[in-house]
Amino acid sequence: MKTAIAAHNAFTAKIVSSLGFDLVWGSSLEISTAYCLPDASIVSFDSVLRVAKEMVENSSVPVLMDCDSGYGNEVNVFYYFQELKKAGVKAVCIEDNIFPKQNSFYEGTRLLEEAQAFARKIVMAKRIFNGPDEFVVARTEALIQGMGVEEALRRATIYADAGADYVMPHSKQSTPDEIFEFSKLWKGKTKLVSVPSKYPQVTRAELESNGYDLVIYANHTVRTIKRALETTLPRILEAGTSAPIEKEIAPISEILAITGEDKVKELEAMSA
Ligand code: SPV
Ligand code: MG
Repeated sequence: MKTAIAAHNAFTAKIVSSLGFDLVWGSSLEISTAYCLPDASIVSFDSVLRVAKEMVENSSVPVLMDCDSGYGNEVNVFYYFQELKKAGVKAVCIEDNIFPKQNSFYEGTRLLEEAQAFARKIVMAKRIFNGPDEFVVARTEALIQGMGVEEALRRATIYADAGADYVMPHSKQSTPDEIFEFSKLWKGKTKLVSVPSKYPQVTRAELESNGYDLVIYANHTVRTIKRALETTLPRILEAGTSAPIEKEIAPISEILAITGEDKVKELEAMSA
């Protein structure tokens, strides 16, 4: 059972990749949030690529990029995914939302891409991410759109047949019941992914015993940061000094270390 944790830039990728997780999830929600933009295919591919590159350069574990609906059709996938691979991304996830996508937890219902059209993107993604340590995750939004477990299974079967290494039945229910029903009925050999954003009470052990191979904590980094900033920083104003929080926040030395203070000294010594 592997565990992925979200990141949205170099700084967060460097920190979260050092905490024992197996993968960094380049979350579209987190990256959009870092730009204060909606998670709705608004952030340009160039920006996503830049973030992917800086996360790869700073992560000590492989980066699995959330590529929304693949930024268009299979032709877009061909061009864009080659760039992600060149940047050092090891794995990609695409979902069967229609471009422009919207975050799964936005209100309202949306049509999904026709399954065979989506399968062509998976075939193309696999042509690019075909190395031994590379993989492609195919995510279906069928459960999110209330289409039922049968439709999720039908779609997942088509995506697995197209070559996906993992399939992800995303769910917005408050219990894992429907994703457990999915895995019980899953006849494919392709491995399964869970994103328990809306059913956080589920444990990794329960997911594993119900047939899941990868769990993604997809938005927990940006949520942790927001709360930490909001609860800690106002105390400077209340106390009229930063003294009460100094012991709770990272010392400046840790910040200098993470940004490469040693390297500056090393380079200076080399040229002296
Ligand atoms: C993301 O992290 O951007 C995801 C997962 O796609 S979620 O927002 O939980 O749908
Ligand atoms: Mg996303």
